Amino acid sequence: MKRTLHLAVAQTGPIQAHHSRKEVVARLCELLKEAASRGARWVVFPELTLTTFFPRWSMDDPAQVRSYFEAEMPSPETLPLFELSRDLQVGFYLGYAELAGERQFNSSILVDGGKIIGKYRKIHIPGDAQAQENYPVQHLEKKYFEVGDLGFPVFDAGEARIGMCICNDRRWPETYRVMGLQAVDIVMVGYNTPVAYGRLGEPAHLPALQNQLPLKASAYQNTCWIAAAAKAGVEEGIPMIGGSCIVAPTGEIAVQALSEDDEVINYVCDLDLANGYRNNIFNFARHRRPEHYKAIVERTGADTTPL
Ligand code: CDT
Repeated sequence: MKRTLHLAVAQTGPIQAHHSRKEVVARLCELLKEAASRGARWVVFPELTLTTFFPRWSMDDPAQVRSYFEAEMPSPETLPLFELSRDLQVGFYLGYAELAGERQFNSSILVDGGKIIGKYRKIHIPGDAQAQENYPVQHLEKKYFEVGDLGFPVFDAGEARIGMCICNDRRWPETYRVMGLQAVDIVMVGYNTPVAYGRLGEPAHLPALQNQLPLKASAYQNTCWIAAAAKAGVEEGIPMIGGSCIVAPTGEIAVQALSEDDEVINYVCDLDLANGYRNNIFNFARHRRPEHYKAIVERTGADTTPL
């Protein structure tokens, strides 16, 4: 019998600074109910879902910064989402700012049956630690988040092996390969991607293309499904890309969000679709040549010494 998993992605529209956790969680509960009504078993929410994307601002008041972080999970405000997920038997991925003692991480969790069954802390932290002159859009994740210390674990979620990454991680091939080497079935990823990065000044069509490019290539090259959830729309005056999607191991987009608002997309994923590739062109055990890949783990930047 085919191994299938009914997956949903819950894109959200903008979350403004004045939106309370309670209001946001109520929106997430509605999205989870919608996913459940369509028969979904898992739902993927965006990165830093519970608040506005605060790293666009340079803040030095510790109390103000901490107001965007969660010191406990679930908290009284987020508990309704955990309870609903338990009652409807729909697991979820949720991105949030994690305060772990004094340490600050950009994190995501996998929740099933009302319990946290997996945690990931973002590794590829983009942007700057200080506001940059002449940037129309700041991106100060390095000011607020440490590099994650949990690696890229893959979790046994019963019907599937699920891994996680967060936003900028999705652009890096190493992210997926480490999970591919753990025979991941589904990679879940949430993102907040401004249309204009500030320093690049790119043509407007590129951010959407460069979102899809690594998702498609990585699903194909690592024989897995990828479920990607955007926080979209104009948030605090900054336009963010949407384009939430579910990508098949063929490299095709199975389903994609059309709006830049709260929207559920869903797809019944055939987890065995990967097998054709795993047993053939991407049979890692037969064809990979790690003895020739040493530079990947021994070097960080490119070696530019003249040849
Ligand atoms: N949130 C996040 O990681 N956003 C980045 C864009 C900013 S890069 C300065 C991304 O990769 O989408």
